[in-house]
Amino acid sequence: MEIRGAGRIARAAAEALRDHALSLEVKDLPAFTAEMETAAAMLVATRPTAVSLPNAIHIVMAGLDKAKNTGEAQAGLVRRADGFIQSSRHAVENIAQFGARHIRDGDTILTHCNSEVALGCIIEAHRSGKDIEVFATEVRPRNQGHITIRTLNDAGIRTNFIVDSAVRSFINDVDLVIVGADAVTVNGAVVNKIGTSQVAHTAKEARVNMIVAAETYKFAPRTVIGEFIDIEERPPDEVLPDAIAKTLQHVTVRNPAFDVTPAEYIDLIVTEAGAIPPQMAYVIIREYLGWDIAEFQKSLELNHNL
Ligand code: RUB
Repeated sequence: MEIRGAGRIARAAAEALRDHALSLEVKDLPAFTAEMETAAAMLVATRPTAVSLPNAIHIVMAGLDKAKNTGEAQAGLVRRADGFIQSSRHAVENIAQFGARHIRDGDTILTHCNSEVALGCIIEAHRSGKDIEVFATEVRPRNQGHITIRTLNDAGIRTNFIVDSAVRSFINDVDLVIVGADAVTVNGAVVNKIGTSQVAHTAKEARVNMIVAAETYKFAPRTVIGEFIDIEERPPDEVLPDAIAKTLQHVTVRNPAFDVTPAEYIDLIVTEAGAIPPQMAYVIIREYLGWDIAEFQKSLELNHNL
């Protein structure tokens, strides 16, 4: 939880792999590869839900098995890590430009959690001279909303800070909802901070459009072969102090960090490759992440052989 947001998590992982590759002193290629694979597995295990993390690691580690010596393996890995970090930054900038076009002068926007790309769209709309106002939720239990309101305040954007349960009370004052994503599945469902699906449900009922801002590396290739996105469940003491919890023997605190919003609640997903209806998620997985069914079959065969 030191690094917040799926995009930042992905860039931090690419940076960590690059720095680790540069610091390794092993000369032997199989030993170098084994060290890097251990590091990659350790990074993947840090946050289970944000698919940007395994996607970034897959991109950085790709081709390691084809290197002829350690120098080549190291140089290739550094090049791919730097390439990923740079393309991620460009993606965030492009999404801000595309997303801002969906915000009209005079609009009130609601956002939930702290998404670099969702805020990028809002800040770009403000920067381009549109008069906008924002509702930002608190985001219990970790209060990511505090980071969001600071960013919006620093950008000079009029902002209303509300508790999560007040979304329905204010939805009729809202013209557009914009959130980020931790993962987008092949059927266009969006996994994002807990509470996002309630916001989406409320927006749908009130006929308020909901946009998801998500880089292509937030799309989850392995959902094509039926894998589910693992929803991180965090420690109970984030919700209720241990001292109180232990006096309540019949109470169990549940603390899932993310939830799933079905595609039919989402009007558009804005990616750096352009805006798509959520139902087109598979096209992004195939065309932009370069994962095709043959690769899945190969990985399934490998698993069978283990
Ligand atoms: C952050 C969160 C964000 C998405 C998208 O959760 O759910 O909405 O990760 O963020 P946490 P971004 O604080 O638990 O990491 O657009 O910055 O990638």
